Amino acid sequence: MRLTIFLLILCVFEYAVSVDHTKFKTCEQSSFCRRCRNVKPNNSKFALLPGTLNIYADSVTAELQHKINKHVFTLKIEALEQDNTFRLLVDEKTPLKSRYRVTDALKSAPKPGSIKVQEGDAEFTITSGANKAVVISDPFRIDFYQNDVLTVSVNAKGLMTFEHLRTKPAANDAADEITDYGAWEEKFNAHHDSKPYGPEAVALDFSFPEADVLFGIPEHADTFALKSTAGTDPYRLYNTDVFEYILDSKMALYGSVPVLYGHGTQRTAAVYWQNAAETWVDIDTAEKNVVSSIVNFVSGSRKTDAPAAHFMSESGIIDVFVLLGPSPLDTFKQYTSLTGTAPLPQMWTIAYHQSRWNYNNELDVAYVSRKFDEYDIPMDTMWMDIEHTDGKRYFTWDQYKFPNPLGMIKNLTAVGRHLVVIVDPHVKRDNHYFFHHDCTERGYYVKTRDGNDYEGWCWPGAASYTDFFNPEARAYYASQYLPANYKATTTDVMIWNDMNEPSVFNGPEVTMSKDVIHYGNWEHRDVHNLYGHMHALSTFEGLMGRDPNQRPFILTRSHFAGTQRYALIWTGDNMADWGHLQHSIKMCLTEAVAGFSFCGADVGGFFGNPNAELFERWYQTGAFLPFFRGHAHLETKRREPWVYGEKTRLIVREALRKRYSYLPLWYTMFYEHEVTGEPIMRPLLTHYPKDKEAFAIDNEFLLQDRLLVRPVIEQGVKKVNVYFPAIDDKSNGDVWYNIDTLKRFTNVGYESIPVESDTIPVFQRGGTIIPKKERIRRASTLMKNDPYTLVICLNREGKAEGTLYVDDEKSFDYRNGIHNYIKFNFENNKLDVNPIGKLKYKTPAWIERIVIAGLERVPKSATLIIDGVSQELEVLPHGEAIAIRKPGTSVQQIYNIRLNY
Ligand code: NBV
Repeated sequence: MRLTIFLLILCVFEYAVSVDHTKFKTCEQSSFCRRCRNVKPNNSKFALLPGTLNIYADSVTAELQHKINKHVFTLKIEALEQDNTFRLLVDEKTPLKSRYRVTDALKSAPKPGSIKVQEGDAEFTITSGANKAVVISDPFRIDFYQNDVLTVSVNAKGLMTFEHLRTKPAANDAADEITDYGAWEEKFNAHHDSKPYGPEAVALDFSFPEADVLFGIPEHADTFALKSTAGTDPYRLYNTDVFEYILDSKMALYGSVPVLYGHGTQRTAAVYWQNAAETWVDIDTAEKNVVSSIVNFVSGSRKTDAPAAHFMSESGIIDVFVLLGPSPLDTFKQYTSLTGTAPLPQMWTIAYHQSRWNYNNELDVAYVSRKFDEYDIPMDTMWMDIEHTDGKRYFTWDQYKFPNPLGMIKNLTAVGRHLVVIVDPHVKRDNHYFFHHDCTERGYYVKTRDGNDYEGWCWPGAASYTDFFNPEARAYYASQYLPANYKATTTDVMIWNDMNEPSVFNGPEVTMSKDVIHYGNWEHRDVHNLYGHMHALSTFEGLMGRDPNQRPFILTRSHFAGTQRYALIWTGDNMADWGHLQHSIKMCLTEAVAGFSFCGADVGGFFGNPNAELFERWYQTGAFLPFFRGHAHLETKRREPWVYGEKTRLIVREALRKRYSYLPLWYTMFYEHEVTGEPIMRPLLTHYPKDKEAFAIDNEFLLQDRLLVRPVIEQGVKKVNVYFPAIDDKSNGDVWYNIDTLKRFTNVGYESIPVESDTIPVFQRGGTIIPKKERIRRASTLMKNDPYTLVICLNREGKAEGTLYVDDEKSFDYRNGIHNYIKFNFENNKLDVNPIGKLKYKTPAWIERIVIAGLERVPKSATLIIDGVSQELEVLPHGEAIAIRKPGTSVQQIYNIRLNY
């Protein structure tokens, strides 16, 4: 026992000081990255084999050959039924063993659509609608055209790699072309990777001739616009638990989403590199030097200086989706049509969450909940971190600290609040622990090469790891969420999956050895970036099994493409400093375009103690990010909103109340996200694609095209520079209204906005109608039937439109049409309210106020007309706008309101 504690302390210590870069590989320290990066450009070894082209109604196949070693590969190209999307697959023709194909990321198998193929001498052309793929034989290259514009080029730089599986050559075999010393076994620090299958890397380059900026490939603590990797390491995608991660870094973090976008003033395109092995991505930003641009322009030649990305993965196959846009939203939607969207969450999950590692006991939870009420601060959810368990045995409770969890849950439920508990994937190796006993007996753990249960160190000490790739293990794990199994929980308790990269304190790079074995005999090497995804999927299956008509809420740290269908994410263990606050926006923006609209960061910063100013500013920022949770490390000082004294308490309260007032908008946006696949949080370029100045801006963002948010994220400032973007390449812009004062802004460019400690610079776009609720209660669940306010901000033509989505805020009934989806249109001084589809959800909620900003003159009164019956309404001045008092209309009514002059 003493030895166990000693070893655990040692491991945690090693983990705790692992901030330093020496714990994580550089590209140079990774054999496959070294090999792929050493490939010289403009000398591709790959060519199509003549006479191997097969043309089918919905695809073509051909064989590719490595010109030196003569190894043969199969190439398959499909144009998908969905808009402007191609798929490209390359595998070995006769591999020594099958190579891993990712099957769990896509929401369903994409359907190939019909194509036309035209053969030339040294190339062939696949046409699908307005798109073309010109496949050039030697050297192998594919040029993708959208409407006759070259949009994405594959292997234009000739950096393709496909290392075929081979038997291990005898030492010093001169015939072996791969001479890198790490090709057949690799050492890193004290860790040994046995690499029984030797070199098996795949790599490919993608050029975006039309792009000015590249973005995507989360998760990195870096700017939204990707930076050149010349002279630095490539961006790394390898799900990793990095202690105290640093900023402006290309180091890997907890999640990996291999989708990368190229955007220019004329069009947007993307590639989704579907590979779950360790991946590095080199970025060439092609900083356009003026001379070469002029030469290209004058000669009309192909741009040779196009921004490009070079994806390099350790194993697997080449499986790439090329998304041809052409607009930013088209491209984002093409990606989510493949990998899915976040399902509409329950209303309370988009309200405020109060967490810390840890709330000590039941009394503590009751105290915190009561204090929120005492200070009249809204809060919906309390979180239980790992200390709530019996010795880090998940699915159990510490019976001393939490003797009556059901009572505690009921106390929260009674005031409209919820509880979220943590369930990590490591399992304490304790024979008396039922979960470990069952997994051992039934063979549900990840295995070592020699067939034993893999063992590592994590919070519980010696731990094994459930193999979520095994469907039986997944079903077993999922069944643990049934109330009959998970003692003292209710179906209202939701789940947090942490440490699922997976984090292994004593493993190489704080994770699992690559040569351990998963279900299906796949090496961890092949599936590493999918482990957390499979964990989240299993939890999702568990919650669906527990209560099929309640929308699950699962927070996961590790993620891959498609995880958004099951869980939301947060940016992990950030720090209480201004840089991390700023990065919460950059990181969530990148996640949003990679499918994760439901994203947030630990408000206040996980490590360290924020001062009052940082704490206030963080709440103000968090109030406008999709996931809003205060969280803190075990060793930090308590930091509930009241501990900093009255001034801070009131500022934080105000920020929280503002969040709650916008919940109807958030809810509507989440519904529309599920249905359309368009992100909620958006970079400015989404709606201002021609404004180059806006491309790299990542300290402000849009919520749909309705709000522009530029929180104060700098210390001690008295003003912030807000950028109002241009809608074209000239200087025409939208009209914007400050949401507090309704003051109008009509210029394009930077505007200096004075700020006080309680200011959150947020602007509503002229042309939009936003639903709000202004009676703030202690929890969102208690506001369900409260009346709405509509805020109409007019554009230059005096028009505006918007939507409101309403349902039971909890169940899946909405998928059977039990909801109200309402469209508002304002034009010619008249508001029209019409349903989209049927109004099927019964609710007493009504409209209590309509605010209109941007009118040229103040109307005398307003007339409401329902079913041909008119009624006069009172119009009052409202700051720089007007308010129509008490229309009293139900959200289930069809009507219009006319302004009278
Ligand atoms: O479970 C403890 C913490 C958790 O509070 C945090 O949010 C996670 O990101 N967890 C990581 C483990 C240890 C962190 C040092």
